[in-house]
Amino acid sequence: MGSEVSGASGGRTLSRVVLGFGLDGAGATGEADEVTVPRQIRRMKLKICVVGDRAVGKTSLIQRYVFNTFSEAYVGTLGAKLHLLEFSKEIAARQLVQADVGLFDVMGEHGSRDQFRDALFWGSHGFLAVSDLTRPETLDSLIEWVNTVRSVAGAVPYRILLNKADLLRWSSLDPVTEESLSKLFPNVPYSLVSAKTGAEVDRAMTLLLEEVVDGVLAKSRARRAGRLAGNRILAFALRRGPTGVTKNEILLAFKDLDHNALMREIEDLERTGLVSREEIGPANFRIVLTEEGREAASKLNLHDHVVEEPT
Ligand SMILES: Nc1nc2c(ncn2[C@@H]2O[C@H](COP(=O)(O)OP(=O)(O)O)[C@@H](O)[C@H]2O)c(=O)[nH]1
Ligand SMILES: [Mg+2]
Repeated sequence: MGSEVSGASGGRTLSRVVLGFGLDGAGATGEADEVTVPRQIRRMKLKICVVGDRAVGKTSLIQRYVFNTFSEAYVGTLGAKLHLLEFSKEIAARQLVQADVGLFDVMGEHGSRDQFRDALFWGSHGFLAVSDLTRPETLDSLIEWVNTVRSVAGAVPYRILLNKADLLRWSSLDPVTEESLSKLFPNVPYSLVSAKTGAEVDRAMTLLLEEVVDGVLAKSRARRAGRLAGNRILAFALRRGPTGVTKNEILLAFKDLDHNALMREIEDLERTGLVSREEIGPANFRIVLTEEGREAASKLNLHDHVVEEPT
C-alpha cells in the first residue's frame, strides 16, 4: 500500500504553530524586553490519525488545516499520507510544550482499514473521526472506525468532526443527527466543521491536540510518581537493613500513594533484582534489599525522599 510523507523533507516546510507562544512574533518586532522566555520546554512527538468513510472530507480537512486551501475535486487517498507539523501549548507560567505532530490521512476503505489496522493506528495518541453531514450513514459507520483505532491504540482521546457544514440548511444540527451522536458517542466532543469555508477546522484540531497533550503529560506525571515511589521504598528498606520491611509497614508508611501502584512498584523492584521477597503469612510479605538494591539505594539522594516511619 502506498505511503507518502510531506513535510520539511518535501521541499516545503510545513511548520505550523497553532497556539503561538509568541517567541517568533516577539522576536520579529525587535522589542526584546517583551520576549517571554519559557523556563522549560517539554518536547513530545504525537501521532494523530484522521479516519472516516470515503469522501467525507478527511483529505480536505487536512488540506484546510495544514495549507489553508480547498479543492472541489475528489482525489481518493491511496494508503496513508503523512503530514508533519508543529503544535505548541503553554501549560503553565513559562512552561511550554512543543509537539511534533504526525498527521495521518488514512484511506477511507474498510478493507484496508481492517487489513492494515496495526500498521495504521499503532502508537496513535489521538484521532479525528470524520463524517459527512449530508450522508447520515457515515456517522453510523464511524463507530467502527472508532472501535478499530481504539482496539489498536488504546483509549486515546478523539473528536468527532461533522464535516460539510456549509451544505446544511440550518446552522445547527438536525434532531436525527443529534440523536445518533448521543446514542453512538455519548460524551464524545464533536464539532460542526467545513473544510470548504474553513469554519471551526482550526479550533477542532486545536481542542483535540490540547486534550492529547494534557493526556500525555498526565501519563508521564504518573510514571514519575511511580519512579519516586520505587525510590522511596528502596530508601525505606535500606534504613531497615537486613530486617527488611513488611508489606503492611510499606502500606502504612505510604498512605499517600495508591495501593495498586505501590504493589506494582514492589513487583518491579523484585523483577529488576533490587529486592528479594519472602512470604510471611497468607497476605503479607517482607522485602529485603539485595546487594544490587543496597547499592542503588545508597546512591539515591535520600533527603529528597523523606519517609514517615510508622509509629
Ligand atoms: N461542500 C463541501 N464539500 C466538501 C467539504 N469537504 C470536502 N468536500 C468535498 O468532498 C469530496 C471528498 O473530499 P475528500 O477530502 O477527498 O474526502 P476523503 O475521501 O475523506 O479524503 C471532495 O469533492 C471535496 O471537495 C466541505 O466541507 N464542504
Ligand atoms: Mg482522502
